[in-house]
Amino acid sequence: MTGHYCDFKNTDVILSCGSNNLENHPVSSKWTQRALDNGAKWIVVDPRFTRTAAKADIYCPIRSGTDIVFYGGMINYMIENDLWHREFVMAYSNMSYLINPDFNFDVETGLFSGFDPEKRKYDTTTWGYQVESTTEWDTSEGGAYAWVKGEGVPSFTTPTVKVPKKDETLQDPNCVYQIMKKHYSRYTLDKVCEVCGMDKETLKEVYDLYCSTSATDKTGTILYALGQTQHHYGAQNTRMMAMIQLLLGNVGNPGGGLNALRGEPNVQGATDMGMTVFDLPGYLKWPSISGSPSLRAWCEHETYAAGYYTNKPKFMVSFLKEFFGEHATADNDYGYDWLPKVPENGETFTTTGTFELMDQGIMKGYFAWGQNPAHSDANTKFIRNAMCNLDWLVVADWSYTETATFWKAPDMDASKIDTECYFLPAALIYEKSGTILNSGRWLQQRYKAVDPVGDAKPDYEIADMLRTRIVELYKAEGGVCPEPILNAKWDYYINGKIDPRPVAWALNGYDAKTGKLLSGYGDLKADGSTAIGMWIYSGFYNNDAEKMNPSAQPTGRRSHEDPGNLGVYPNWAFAWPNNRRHLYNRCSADPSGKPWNEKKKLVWWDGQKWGHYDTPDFTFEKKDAEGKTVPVAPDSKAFIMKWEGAGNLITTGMKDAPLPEHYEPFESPTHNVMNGAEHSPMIRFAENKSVNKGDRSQYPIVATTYSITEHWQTGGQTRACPALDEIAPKQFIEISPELAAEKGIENGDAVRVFNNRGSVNVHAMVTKRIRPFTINGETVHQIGMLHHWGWANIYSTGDVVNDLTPNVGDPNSYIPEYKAFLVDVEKA
Ligand SMILES: Nc1nc2c(c(=O)[nH]1)N[C@H]1C(S)=C(S)[C@@H](COP(=O)(O)OP(=O)(O)OC[C@H]3O[C@@H](n4cnc5c(=O)[nH]c(N)nc54)[C@H](O)[C@@H]3O)O[C@H]1N2
Ligand SMILES: Nc1nc2c(c(=O)[nH]1)N[C@H]1C(S)=C(S)[C@@H](COP(=O)(O)OP(=O)(O)OC[C@H]3O[C@@H](n4cnc5c(=O)[nH]c(N)nc54)[C@H](O)[C@@H]3O)O[C@H]1N2
Ligand SMILES: [Mo]
Repeated sequence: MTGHYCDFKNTDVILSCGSNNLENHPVSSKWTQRALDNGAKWIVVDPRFTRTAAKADIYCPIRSGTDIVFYGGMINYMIENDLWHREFVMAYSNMSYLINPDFNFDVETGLFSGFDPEKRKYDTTTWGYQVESTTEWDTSEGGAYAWVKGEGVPSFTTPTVKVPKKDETLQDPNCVYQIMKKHYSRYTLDKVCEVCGMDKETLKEVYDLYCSTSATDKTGTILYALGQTQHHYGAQNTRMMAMIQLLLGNVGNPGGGLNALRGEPNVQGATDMGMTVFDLPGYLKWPSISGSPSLRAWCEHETYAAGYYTNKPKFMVSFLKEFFGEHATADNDYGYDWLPKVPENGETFTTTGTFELMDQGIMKGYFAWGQNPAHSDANTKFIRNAMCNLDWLVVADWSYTETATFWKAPDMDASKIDTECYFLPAALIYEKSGTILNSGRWLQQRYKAVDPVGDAKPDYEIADMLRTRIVELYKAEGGVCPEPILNAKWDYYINGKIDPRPVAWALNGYDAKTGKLLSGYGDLKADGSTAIGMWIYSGFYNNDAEKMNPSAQPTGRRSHEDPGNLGVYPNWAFAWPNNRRHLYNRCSADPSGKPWNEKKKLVWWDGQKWGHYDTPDFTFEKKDAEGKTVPVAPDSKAFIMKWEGAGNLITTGMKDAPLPEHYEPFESPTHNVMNGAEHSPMIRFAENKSVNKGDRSQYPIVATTYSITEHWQTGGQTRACPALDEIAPKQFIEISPELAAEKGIENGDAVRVFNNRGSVNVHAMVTKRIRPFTINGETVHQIGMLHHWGWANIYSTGDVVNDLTPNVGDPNSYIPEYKAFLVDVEKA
């Protein structure tokens, strides 16, 4: 999320697209309601008429999996009718930059330039800029990069800064504007309606209303979540929305931004911690065999030529210093070689890939820790069968989940399964203390309310017991590659007991000699003198005098003060990075530093210095030669995490496309009329036998899955609660009266939903909330399915809907396609 919930009140137009926030994030409604009270308008784009849609001014149905067409049409519409925010876009984006003349998109094949069909990978060179000139880092004494030559800093060849060529007149056929204009000229109003199944008048109304936010005194916010992300081009969906916000000038200012209403408490924290194969904590890259086999290679591969990521060696060395403590020295590259390296086939170790390894008998043991993959992952019938090949399984959870009891599924024969299963009871959130992050990136302190019941333990205690035993075993018996285990630092104890506070000190960062907490990540060094677990959190727990007291830390703050009255609340908890509530807030003012809208100002240049209500997201002051703090006059570098300092409309940063392009879902009810590829050429895992693709001649109905307020995800936490089961006792599908009539199904009937992967029995809710679409001239039916039920639990049980979903993935995030696949339905 670039903003936060309280900021919704500042918006003029809300576009909920792929998020049902009133249902799944009820607290957000407090702030969206304030916007409505101030006269804001609300648009909902969703295949179903949801509880959120019921509050909207315009409801616009969309066939699942076609959002890029909807947004591509919006870009075409705003270019044709000159509705984009020209001054903003020219100042803060790469709109005028010239792209490599060999850039190409071939409509016949649906491929961009650079595709290698054998490796199924893009070489992104032709997506990059033409170069005007180059400069080198000044590493001489007193130079901006003098730190590179410091003692203890790993040696690496510094990057060359390439200054991109531009054409401010936007006439050059290779400039981003011309390429984008041409690319989306195919996305006409009629095409959008044909592919997405919406009606043209409604669509035009939506475009007009949302594009009205390009006015300098207006902002629009996009609320999104799983409706956008759970597709094999989910990352491109997300990028598309970022482009729209950039074009309309809705980035960095109050009431704007791109806002992912996030999921599990604590999914934002989990993402930050680097829970995926390719990430270290704080979005640094895991070392890989091919790209960064040594610390020198990592620094050369990862360090940006310009912008804030020129500091990456400081983040990495300080991270290693925390990871390996006294064992990390300049001489041994701070223990870099002890970190495992991601192999060429790293995708194999993503969640989806893991179950293939289990199926092949390669992966023999599995830890499910606060996760219920036998229910929540795609193609669960395959998953539970793959789990039968495990020698051992450990589940650490609150309740006996489907994963803990995979051998008890109705279609399993327990007598044939040899897996040894262990269950470790985990303490509830109320039974332990620590911090938790919300969608707005705020770290907030949570206090323990009661002791855990029975043998249940906080996760950090379980982790500590496990780590202690493993180290004892290594010490006693030796073993393969002991150094990473034995040299890893683990000193998170107070009075001999594992405690979240020393973990907080490590995450915040400290002086490696004195242990004094750092004030923020600006203090980090690349010479081994600082240590940090999580550079982006630095500053969240920095009150060194009150180290033992979380409520005296920024995370414990609870002040209602709100200078500017924009809901910034700078002294309520701590937002990463650097207590910044709005990412890219430099964009809330024009290039000269004058706020676009005086009533919605976050930062402003008063002619002498910067004033601000939020922590500025740019270099607004610096130390002069005498060490005095002096203001830095305005420039246009508003995106300091990008080397070019500008928001990217065309990018080399994605694996599957420089510009979002429509591809059909893996299982689609129609053919792709936008280009010659059916699904994305970069889809992942589609070749695995387990996927068992079905086609529209067998299964003509589109299905999507989603949540309701009364239950939580796989239901382990809510189906054990009788009151909730009473309100929402059974799994149902939403089905239109038209499809129900065709299939002879009445409201409340038991029905069977099936495809090549599975078959589930549920109940039918016949409702006008879901309606048939006309797609490319033909009627296409869609159904909606809840996904909270399973065989485990004591009260409310049901079939697992993920028996139907395809285990194919996005090449950037590897998320499966839960939101659009094919099924058929019959009366059970
Ligand atoms: N009570 C409750 N709250 C929850 C959860 C819960 O289970 N219960 N889950 C939490 C978690 S982990 C998460 S991640 C969030 C999820 O929050 P949301 O993303 O809001 O959750 P969903 O209901 O899965 O999907 C949102 C909407 O996307 C629509 N949709 C489906 N396909 C498409 C499409 O292709 N395009 C568009 N535009 N829309 C589509 C669906 O009809 C649905 O209304 O909620 C969190 N909050
Ligand atoms: N078809 C379909 N499938 C989906 C989705 C969808 O929209 N459609 N949504 C996807 C999304 S967004 C998500 S986030 C996943 C969720 O997938 P999971 O994370 O597998 O599902 P949860 O039910 O949230 O499981 C979390 C488990 O953690 C346990 N737990 C809670 N707190 C703690 C704790 O402090 N410690 C420990 N050790 N355990 C704890 C809970 O009891 C629960 O069993 O599902 C995904 N699957
Ligand atoms: Mo989620």
